[in-house]
Amino acid sequence: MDVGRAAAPVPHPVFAPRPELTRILKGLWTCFYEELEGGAWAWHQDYGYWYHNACLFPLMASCFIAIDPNTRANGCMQVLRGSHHLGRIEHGATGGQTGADPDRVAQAAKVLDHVHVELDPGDALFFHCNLLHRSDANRSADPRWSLICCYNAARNNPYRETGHPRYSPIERVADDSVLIEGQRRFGVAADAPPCR
Ligand SMILES: O=C(O)CCC(=O)C(=O)O
Repeated sequence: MDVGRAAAPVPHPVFAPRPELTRILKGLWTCFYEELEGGAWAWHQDYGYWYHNACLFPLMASCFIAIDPNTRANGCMQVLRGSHHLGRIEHGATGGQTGADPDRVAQAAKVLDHVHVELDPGDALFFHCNLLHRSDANRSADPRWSLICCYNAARNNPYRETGHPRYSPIERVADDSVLIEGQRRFGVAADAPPCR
């Protein structure tokens, strides 16, 4: 499919009260266009955003799971090692995105290791919500799909309604439930050998 050269999307004003939707849409845009177009991210902390979703404590983290190989060539994520100890940095508009104060980032970069997080498919990077991270545009022919799961402490619900997800208890199920549900949904006979 020729997706051509798309301009970075400008979120429609209808999404203004729902910053997390804008974030999801930007993520989707990144997925679809990363291969040909880029999808660079400015230095930021995820808590730079979540702070504004009324989450009082930075008791939040993410797990970045590589679907494709993540290399320098396809714009893998970069982090400043240990930058979560800086606490929350002010975020503002930078290059069409919301990014961490460039002056602070430049100072931090003088004293912290700058790590390119190259990953094999299935590798996962767990990171604190105040870790400074960015990624380059993917100008290679190789896609860089990933799955990012974000976590918040159950006791850290937003203190006012912002549209940010709230804690809802998860029902614990047997280990093979995912497999059985997958077989049910995709019409595989229950007694078929499990796909491994
Ligand atoms: O996909 C990437 O490389 C970065 C994503 C990211 O920075 C984020 O979701 O906060």
